[in-house]
Amino acid sequence: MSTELYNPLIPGFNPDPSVTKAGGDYYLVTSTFEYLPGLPIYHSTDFVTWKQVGNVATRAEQLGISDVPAGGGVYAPTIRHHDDLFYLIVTVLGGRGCLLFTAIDPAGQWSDGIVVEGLDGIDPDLAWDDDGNAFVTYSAAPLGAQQTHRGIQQVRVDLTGGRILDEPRTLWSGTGLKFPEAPHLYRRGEYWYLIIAEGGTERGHGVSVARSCSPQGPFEPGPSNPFLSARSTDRPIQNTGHGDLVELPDGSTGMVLLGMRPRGLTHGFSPLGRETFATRVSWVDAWPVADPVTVNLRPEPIEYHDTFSTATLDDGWIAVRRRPAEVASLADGALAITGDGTTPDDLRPCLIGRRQVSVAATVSVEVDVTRGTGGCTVLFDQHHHYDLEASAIPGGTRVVGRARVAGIRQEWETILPAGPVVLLVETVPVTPRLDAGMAPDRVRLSAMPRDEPRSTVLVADLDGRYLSAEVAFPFVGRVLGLYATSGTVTFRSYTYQGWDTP
Ligand code: 6LW
Repeated sequence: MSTELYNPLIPGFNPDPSVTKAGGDYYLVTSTFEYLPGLPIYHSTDFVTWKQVGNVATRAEQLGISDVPAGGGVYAPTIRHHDDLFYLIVTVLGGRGCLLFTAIDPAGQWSDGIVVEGLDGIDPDLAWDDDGNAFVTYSAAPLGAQQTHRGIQQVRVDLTGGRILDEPRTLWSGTGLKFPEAPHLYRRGEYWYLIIAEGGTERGHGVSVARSCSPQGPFEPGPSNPFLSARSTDRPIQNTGHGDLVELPDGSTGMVLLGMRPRGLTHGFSPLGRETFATRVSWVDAWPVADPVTVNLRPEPIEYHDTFSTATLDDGWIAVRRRPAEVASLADGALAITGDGTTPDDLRPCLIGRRQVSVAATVSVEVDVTRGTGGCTVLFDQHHHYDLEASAIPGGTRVVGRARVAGIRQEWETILPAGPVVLLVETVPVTPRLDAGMAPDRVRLSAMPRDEPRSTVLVADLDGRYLSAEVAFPFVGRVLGLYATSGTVTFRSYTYQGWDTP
């Protein structure tokens, strides 16, 4: 039976997917930039049901991202299984550099990571030839002192010492579109295939291929590059690129890749950022031919409910430039976050959150602000977020809705009776119409006294385009978070209910 490909395969902020097959198990990893834990590992045995089983970077020292700017940090990883060991190679921009991690079990624990000294680029790939040579192929992007893109390069690396064994060689670097990146190298039959992304991660994104009899080239370009792209089409999934090939359970070839689901009139804004999708690849004259990436939504409801009654937070919680456990603690069926004067505007806010994983989403949170100030946020990055913040005032609770967009701030306020409140964040997709403007969705911030749900107050109803990849830093995606600015704020539950539309 042919393997069903649900799309998105892994919804929400999950860009730059890389996947490996080990026996009957698939492990997939995505980029995380400034978030910790970093590099989530998703597992599947049938390519249909995917579950996060851990993270590669559970310890802050593995990455060194405590000060990276938005858009820095953990870039595109490659995961591979070789000689009974799992390898993950990744560049941490502004952090430790190019890192190689290993694990016996991808669910963890992963090694501390060794630095591949002198590897000057992003998107490293790892492949071995029959003689045991390990090739790292990467995008020599203009970083640091380098002003020009040097294309796709390759070195042999001693994986135990992290030493580069020879001078970087430039390989085939695409058809001339901008930003050749995301190389992956595979052996299939008599050929080595080099697939790369080119055209940039925005609407021009695509995947191109070349082949050779040797992993070191010379490479012969494919007959119709880019062999996958949604550029200039009206397909609902755009920006498709950054692919990694894998054998599907039915024995055919699949490709995981990143894409976006822009909504709204003409321009299009993508609230969830870059998500993971999959498509089928067939082989014609020993060249890969990719199917267009189509939407195929899962039938089941998208739900998550946390009553904070476990001893530790599950793997899906993330925090900004520090670990969730540094910011939040669990006790007596509640989550406590103690503020330190920072806000979601800051580099290291006292904030934990989860990815928005459906176009329509409702998060409701019961919060007690008797001892502090804090609430919920819809966070794209530190410069783009909408907050719903509560604090105790004599005889009541003050609730502030706040929009923060590229240095501009606006606030709305309402007063509720004293006592626990429920904060509600809803993202409501907008049907594109001229009179709806360009909004992909509305972000509605509401609050109610816990014991009087009928007294719900709509604090702010905001255009969601400002929290999208086209407006904010394009590499990340929306995170629905909880935070405190001062004192200790207690959260008693976090309920996510979502449903998806193309
Ligand atoms: C990544 C590059 C890209 O390193 O965006 O879409 C960069 N592709 O390959 C950040 O995710």
